Amino acid sequence: MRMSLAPRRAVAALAAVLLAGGMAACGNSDTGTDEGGSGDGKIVMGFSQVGAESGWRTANTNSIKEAAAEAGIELKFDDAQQKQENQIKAIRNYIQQKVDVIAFSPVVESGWDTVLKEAKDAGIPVILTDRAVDSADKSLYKTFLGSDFVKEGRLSGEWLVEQMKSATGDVNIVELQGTTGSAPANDRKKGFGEAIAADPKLKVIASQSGDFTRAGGKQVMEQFLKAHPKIDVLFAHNDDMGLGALEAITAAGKEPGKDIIIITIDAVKDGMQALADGKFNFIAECSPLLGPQLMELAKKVHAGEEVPPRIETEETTFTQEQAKEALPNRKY
Ligand code: GZL
Repeated sequence: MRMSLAPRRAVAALAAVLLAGGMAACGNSDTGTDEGGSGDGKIVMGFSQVGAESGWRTANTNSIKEAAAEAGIELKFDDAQQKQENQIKAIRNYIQQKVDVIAFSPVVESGWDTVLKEAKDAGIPVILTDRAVDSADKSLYKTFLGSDFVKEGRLSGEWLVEQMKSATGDVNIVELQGTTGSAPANDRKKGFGEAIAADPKLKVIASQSGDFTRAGGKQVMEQFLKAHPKIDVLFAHNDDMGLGALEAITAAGKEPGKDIIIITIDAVKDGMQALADGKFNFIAECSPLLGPQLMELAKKVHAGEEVPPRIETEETTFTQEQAKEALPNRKY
């Protein structure tokens, strides 16, 4: 059916208006009308996770995914398999996709300035969660949400100083460090070392990374046991390495928790069970349940509200008796 000229022009004009409106509704932030990358008003968060190396990490990932769904935030999630280059790639993808907020747990402290500057230049706010970066330019991210790792190390060392105050002779300590270059590994080592300096009997005779994994903890503990006939204490930067070390200690014919005192950090369920069973002796808690706070921060940051530069999580410590009481109510 042929139409007269006038109505066809009207139809073309209407189509142009609808097309323009349609583009705006698709959230193309080029139009500057973006309510969020999703275009339906939802905030879109791009999250780069360290990996899936430990029970803590699994609980942390679950907390973030559940909290995003609860908060109505569209979550783009990437598992970097503990590789910094994968995190940088993911962050660049999120910049390309014009997400509203980027959040990540940096696997190591250094090497982030370039990509964080790219995010800043793209006008995308960044939230650090769990682990920190060593960037001198604090304007590269809006805030840090996580634990005080130095305190976790210090509490672990202070407990040991108290336990060993009446011991005679040297107390030989081996240390399973977390991922080399990571904030938790650097800071827990620092805090622990500062605390045990109070008693010269306490000596770290070996210290090596087990990369926060059970396999790593077992492998390095086997080496420690072969190299050092007298080991009195194991300080592991997380429960998972301590749990891996248990296998090596038992295989060497020693009784964990008695022949070798074991101190760990995290307080995930498996670690708390080992503590309640007397195989561990002390755990400093490090909460992975950062999801709800992270989503609230994302909403504030997206709305342009001021947020504190650093938000630390509430944490405690556990002895064997306290673990027995706490276990039934543990969420992770
Ligand atoms: C600490 C977190 C650490 C945990 C480990 O906040 O980054 O990484 O202590 C985890 O269990 O692998």
